[in-house]
Amino acid sequence: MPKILFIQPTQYAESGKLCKQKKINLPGLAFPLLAAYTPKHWDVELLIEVVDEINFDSDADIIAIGSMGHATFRGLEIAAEFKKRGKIVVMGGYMVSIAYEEAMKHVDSVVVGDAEISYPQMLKDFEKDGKVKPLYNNPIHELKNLPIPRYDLLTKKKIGLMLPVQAGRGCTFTCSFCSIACLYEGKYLFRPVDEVIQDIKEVKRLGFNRFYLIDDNIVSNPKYLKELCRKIIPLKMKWASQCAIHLAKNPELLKLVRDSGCDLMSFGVESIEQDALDSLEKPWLKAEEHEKNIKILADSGIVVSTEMIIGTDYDTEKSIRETYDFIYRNKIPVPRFYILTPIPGTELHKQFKKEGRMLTDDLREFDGTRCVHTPKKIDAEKLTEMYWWLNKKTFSIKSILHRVIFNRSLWKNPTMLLFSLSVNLHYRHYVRRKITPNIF
Ligand code: B12
Ligand code: SF4
Repeated sequence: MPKILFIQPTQYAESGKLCKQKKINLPGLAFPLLAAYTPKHWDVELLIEVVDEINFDSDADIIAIGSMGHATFRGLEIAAEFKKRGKIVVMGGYMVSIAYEEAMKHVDSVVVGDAEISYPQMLKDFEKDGKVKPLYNNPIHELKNLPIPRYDLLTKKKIGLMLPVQAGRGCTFTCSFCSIACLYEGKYLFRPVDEVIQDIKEVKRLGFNRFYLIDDNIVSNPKYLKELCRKIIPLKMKWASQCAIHLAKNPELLKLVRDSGCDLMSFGVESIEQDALDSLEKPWLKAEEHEKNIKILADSGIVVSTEMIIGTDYDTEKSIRETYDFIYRNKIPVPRFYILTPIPGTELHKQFKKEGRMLTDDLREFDGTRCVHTPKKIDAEKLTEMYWWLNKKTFSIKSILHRVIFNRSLWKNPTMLLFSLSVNLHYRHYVRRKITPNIF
């Protein structure tokens, strides 16, 4: 029986040690989905390195490695180890899709973007003559008839309280820094609602009352989201997701989202400076509306998580200090920050390259905690220093108490209060070890 071993690599901490956790609360969906596309006569194993050890003496025929952000470099190391042992190694996922020419130098095959067509083709090629092609690139144009993901591969592991579900792929917006925009160029494919509901029912059948909708901007199609929510309501599930803060502007939709059990959402607030938002091709996001929108969302009972960027051309030491005040004043329960990182392939990278403002091409540096470009109003080194200052202040005990424990909107939901507290303590632990708080 042929065997494929899927590996989702972890990343290195500043100490040089691999990031490990007792459990992973938000596992990705790519490998459970690809496992479901694997013919029955194949044996499948999944290792999520943040919780599992890698067995380099595996008897698998193909080693398939994921590439998420800078965890890709750990992925390349793992690839090299398996190559030494004569294994066929393939990689897929965002980072190698964007930088496939580089990735092809290191592995036998790279799958660019969607793998629904490419992956089964690759397995067939292997079965034919024991070889795979160096590159598979077959974008899909509809997201229909997806098999139910092999959640069993996740449930055997040390995972948290939710399983991932996907309704669509891509995003209608084209923010210049975003890998989604780079790969999907404004395309957003939606699955038929009933197929999504089938997956949610499977999650429920497996004993989970919570799922994570991993879409990047589900609110971009309000009609679709309304239909989805209406069909989730009878299932009595809790769910979380990420989307544009525009959700706050549509009371009918927000009510449906809440009624269907959504209690946690992450919003790409990015910056408190409008000029910065405009410069990142996000002019539709209005900085002056952030506070009002956050209040509406928090009052509705949604735990607000924010993603913010520092290091735009409009950031100064002062604006970064004001970013801390913004988080504190608005009592954001789950904030996250990154240094603006022009990922090669993105419009932002093209722009900075043209302007001669990239400080390095070494992708190892592109981890969101280091400044790899020359910002206009702050020194690159100062920016990196301010990044850690912002994280330390935000995840200080004083700030955690203020944003979480003394946050009235969280009192209505003790489960989410405890959840927010545990995320903050977890991030605090990471920041103290100089690891960017991004795995949970
Ligand atoms: C869930 C998730 C996480 C989870 C789980 C991570 C994990 N290791 O599994 C958590 C929260 C931990 C996480 C952390 C991070 N993430 Co993340 N994450 C996601 C998210 C929201 C969903 C991923 C998912 O399951 N998608 C659904 C599946 C079905 O789609 P897919 O992953 O694209 O897979 C398809 C194809 O790409 C392909 N494929 C994917 N992998 C492979 C591998 C092989 C071998 C093959 C053949 C095919 C293949 O097959 C699938 C079917 O077509 C994505 C955004 C997104 N929409 O995908 C961001 C995303 C992938 N993350 C991203 C990043 C940058 C990170 C972080 C570095 C921090 C951050 N800024 O968020 C860390 C790194 C963590 C780590 N060390 O691994 C970026 C990647 C950008 C890039 N250029 O690489 C994304 C795109 C978000 C974004 N908008 O920028 N993440
Ligand atoms: S709205 Fe979010 S997911 Fe969509 S392109 Fe912008 S940053 Fe990327």
